[in-house]
Amino acid sequence: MKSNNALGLVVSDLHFGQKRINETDDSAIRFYSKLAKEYIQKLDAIVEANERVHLFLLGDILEGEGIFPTQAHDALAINQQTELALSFFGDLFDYLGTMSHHIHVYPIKGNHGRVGKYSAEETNWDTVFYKHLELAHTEPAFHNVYNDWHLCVIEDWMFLLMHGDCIPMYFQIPDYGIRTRMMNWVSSIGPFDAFLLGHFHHLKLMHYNGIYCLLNGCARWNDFSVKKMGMAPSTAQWCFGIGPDSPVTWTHAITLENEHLRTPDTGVNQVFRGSTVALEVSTNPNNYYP
Ligand SMILES: [Mn+2]
Repeated sequence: MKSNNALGLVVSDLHFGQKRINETDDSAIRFYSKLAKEYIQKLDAIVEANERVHLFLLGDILEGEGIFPTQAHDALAINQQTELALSFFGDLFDYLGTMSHHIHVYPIKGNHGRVGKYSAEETNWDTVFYKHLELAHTEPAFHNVYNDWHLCVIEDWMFLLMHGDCIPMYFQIPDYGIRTRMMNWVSSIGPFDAFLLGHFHHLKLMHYNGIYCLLNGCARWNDFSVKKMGMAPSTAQWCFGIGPDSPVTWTHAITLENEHLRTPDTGVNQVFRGSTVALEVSTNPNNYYP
């Protein structure tokens, strides 16, 4: 049981409405309709009451449409994507409301919400969805900056929030790009104590020069990263504690889909206390780069 002054939830790359090759609409809808229950059950099993909850929405919440050829054949319509995502967050807000009356939401747009190369940079389905979500719920406080990144104070710590699509990969591996950008941004747009990002669909916890980096996973297995990088996606989302002594006091990965993983439901669970890193549960080899 993880009880803290504040709970951090990283939610990104859920890609509501994305279909696998040859998957029917009904099958995809069934998966996304069950996602809230799956997520909330697993979250509820590890957290206790928290005074404050910080929900970091780091983009690619909707699958979007038209950002790569053939995408229209592999996605539900935008209105269905929006309905499924609204239902997910409605259930999540209801659940979080039973835990805390101080819920803060930090929305950042992803690359999948882009509408087209001739549209304004701000024209993005994630942005539209976040506004929709904010209007539908009066209880959580939305901190929407309509920017590609958000540098903000969370529980007296500086956090940098970003989707991550502007970070280059080297040899199809994101680690080096993330580390160098993170170190550069500390001095160019920082300083910050923690960096949260998504985009790469790979779960990883890093700690460089005293700064924590939580790289978030996705919701659902597909073969995109297998073909592109040879790596299975991490179908898991970070949750973590934020305390007075550290911006990241513990972490837990909430696994959302197990069917393609060799080792079911271990996820990656690590405990970080101060600068001491202890491995709590063995890591899933599919979830990590070497
Ligand atoms: Mn994504």
